[in-house]
Amino acid sequence: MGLNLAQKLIKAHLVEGELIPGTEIGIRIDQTLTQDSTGTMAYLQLEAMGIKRVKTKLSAAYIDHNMLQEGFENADDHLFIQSAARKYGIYFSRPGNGICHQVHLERFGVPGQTLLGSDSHTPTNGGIGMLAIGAGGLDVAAAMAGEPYYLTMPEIVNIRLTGRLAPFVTAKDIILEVLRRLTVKGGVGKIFEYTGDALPYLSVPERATITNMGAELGATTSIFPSDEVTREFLRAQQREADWVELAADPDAEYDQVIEIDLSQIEPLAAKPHSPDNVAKISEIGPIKIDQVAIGSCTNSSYQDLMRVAAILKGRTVHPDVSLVISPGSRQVLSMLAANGALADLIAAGARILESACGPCIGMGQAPPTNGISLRTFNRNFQGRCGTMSASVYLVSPETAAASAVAGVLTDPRTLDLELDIPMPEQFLVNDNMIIPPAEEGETVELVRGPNIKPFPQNVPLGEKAAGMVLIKLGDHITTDHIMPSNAKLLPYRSNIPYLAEYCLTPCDPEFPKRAAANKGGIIVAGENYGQGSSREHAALAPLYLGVKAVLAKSFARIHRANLINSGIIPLTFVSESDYDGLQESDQLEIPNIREQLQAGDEVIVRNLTQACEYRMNCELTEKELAVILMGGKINWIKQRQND
Ligand code: MIC
Ligand code: SF4
Repeated sequence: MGLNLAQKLIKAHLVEGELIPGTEIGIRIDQTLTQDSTGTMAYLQLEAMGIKRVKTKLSAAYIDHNMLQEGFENADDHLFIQSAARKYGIYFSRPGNGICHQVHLERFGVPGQTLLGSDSHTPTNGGIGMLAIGAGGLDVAAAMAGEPYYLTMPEIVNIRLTGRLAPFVTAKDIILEVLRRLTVKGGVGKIFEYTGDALPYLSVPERATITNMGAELGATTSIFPSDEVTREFLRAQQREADWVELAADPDAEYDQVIEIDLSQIEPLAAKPHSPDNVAKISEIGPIKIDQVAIGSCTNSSYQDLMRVAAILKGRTVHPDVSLVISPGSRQVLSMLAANGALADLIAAGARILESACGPCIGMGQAPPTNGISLRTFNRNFQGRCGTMSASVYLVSPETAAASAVAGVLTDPRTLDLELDIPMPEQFLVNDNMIIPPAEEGETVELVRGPNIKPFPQNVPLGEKAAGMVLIKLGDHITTDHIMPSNAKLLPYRSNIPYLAEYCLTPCDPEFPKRAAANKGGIIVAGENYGQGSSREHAALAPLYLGVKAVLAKSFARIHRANLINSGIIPLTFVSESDYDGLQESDQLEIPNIREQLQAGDEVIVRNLTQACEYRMNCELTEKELAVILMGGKINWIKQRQND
């Protein structure tokens, strides 16, 4: 039997385990990326591991999230990361050079290689045929130190794209259709591999839009083959030498096959407050809008913004709408500037932001009270935009631009316009904002500002774990709920004590105080706990507050790994009715926890308040168990390196 592409790439990088879904595998990591809001922590952890120089083929550090320099904090973090990059052998992409995933696609992504990034949208580079996976900063630091990346071998799902998209229907609508069908937890434990006769008509940036938002499915990653389209893209980036042809074997098998006929798709939108709450624009109707934001790692490529410019040319943004545009990279922005499209955007009244994440992570441009915002981004969780009462709809750049002019949600197919934006034969290549690492890093001093605090470290697991139920949460709690990020909090990504004061406050403003008053305790949650961002701060802040275990119906992949890396025990209910019975403030105890975990069976949790017991699952791999017993991954790595 032949192999599919995901299996081929995993096999080529396998250092432990076998290609059996559900079992643990370890893979060699060729490239890593970090961004600044997770990067400071990752480099502090790398430092704690005592590593002299990264052992990957290529590692890159981007500055793209914390761009508002309201105080010294963000600028200090940038300098710290820049010095760490110099010291440890990492390419440093300076602030202004663009969003990590977009720049990586343009300048560094190599088909067939593995990429581990401390950002959940790292799978964007699956659009160029990489096996690209998002992880917590500590796992990325470990990969830089030469450790394999351990994960559960996913099932491989084939999404077969057939037919052709109608005009004004886009790659964004394809992935919204996938989200509509599969939901935000439909991808947990899966890799989505795209094939089909529609592929020659999807450019690399369009493919990257699709693999990017695979993160919203909860997937391990998504991948496209590396074909002539990939070659053209790399040639236009002056990197044809990086191209290799990659595809599934003709007789490859998949765990599941999904067919999507592109000709049947219409322009879609994800309605508030979840990326899978998808409906046709034509059905939602012409709702009045207050803001349009175009950009983010999902939809801010050259082609995307050229289409937006063509729609806006000669028109004016509606008087009731604020339109903001953040180009994905300096390459994109320079090309728009050089060919006049930027002037068209400005003339139409667009507010041009720098090439960075910007409003996508609430760094400015919060909508008005009860405002309706259309965004080309990938997440519309409540409050993420900075305004709790706002409603965010996720749409394609074409829908966004048409609506910005009309002042209401508009189906772009109603525009009297023909859009034909070819891929450029040559991108404008200028790497002068990427600083290569120092040849001899050892003498480089790390530049550490006063906001950079040591990160919390756990101690080896004791004989029992006990504590009060500090909070009982519902389904689909995101890491934006657990550790909110916005213009006010992002500057503290290297200051866990400060951040901890905001932990879970969108769910209950009293949570941090209650956790501190009780010297920690236990969190209870519903389905898909911790979906969304890869931020390990959503585990480190609870750790700092003394959280010992999380009892949930199910976990999102990256957050579960981050909990384990912090030495916090993730347990799932055997019987979901036990979740119903649990109350906030119940006192719980997990007796003989070490023995119970080592036995590998169900874990018994006692409810002392209600005098009953719960059977919980804790399916830890051998390595995860060792990490939990040692009180987290840093302790585990240190011991491995001393052995
Ligand atoms: C996001 O889109 O939520 C972020 C901000 O890029 C995060 C990373 C972070 O929290 O720093 C992600 O996607 O992992
Ligand atoms: Fe940045 Fe938004 Fe992409 Fe996260 S999703 S990397 S915040 S642009």
